[in-house]
Amino acid sequence: MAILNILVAPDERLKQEAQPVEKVDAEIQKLMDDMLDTMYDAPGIGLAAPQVGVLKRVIVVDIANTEEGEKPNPIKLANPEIVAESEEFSVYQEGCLSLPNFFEDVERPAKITVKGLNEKNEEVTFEADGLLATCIQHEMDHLNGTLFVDHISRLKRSRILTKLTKIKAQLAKHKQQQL
Ligand code: GNR
Ligand code: NI
Repeated sequence: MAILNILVAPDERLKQEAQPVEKVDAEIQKLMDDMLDTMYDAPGIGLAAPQVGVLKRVIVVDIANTEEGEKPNPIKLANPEIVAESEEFSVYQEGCLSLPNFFEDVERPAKITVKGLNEKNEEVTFEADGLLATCIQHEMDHLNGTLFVDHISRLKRSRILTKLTKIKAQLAKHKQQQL
């Protein structure tokens, strides 16, 4: 159990392609559990390993609304692949823990079939739609160095990244004054 530091864009590590996992062993299981702790703490509905500085193809997702009494439903996946997607698209207003406090509409396939390795290193295949489909695609983008701002206009993207650069510079200055 550990809460990891979440990288905020712009950061080169968020633009790298993550490497496949050879096997879901104890080390990857611990990574998955630490990522879930970090995601619930944030809070968020998904997290990809590159967001915590680990360039491995590992994602976790839980879209259950526990504040509404739903029981947690964590999904842990290594080497996720989309093996089928609907022709129909849907639009969600997306957020990202690596782009804190920014939200924009993104269009993605409404329904997907996902294949990957679960926490027991078993191959699993399942269908997802609605918010779950959006979230899994958002997490898989992170494994390829893509953020949701890469799906919106260049103007909106540069405004968001400029603001985050300034916020990060301010934070760094503040921390230095505390030393
Ligand atoms: O917490 C998150 N919410 C969210 C909302 C709409 C679409 C995608 C997401 S994922 C995001 C957490 C995150 O940054 N995952 O990478
Ligand atoms: Ni994200």
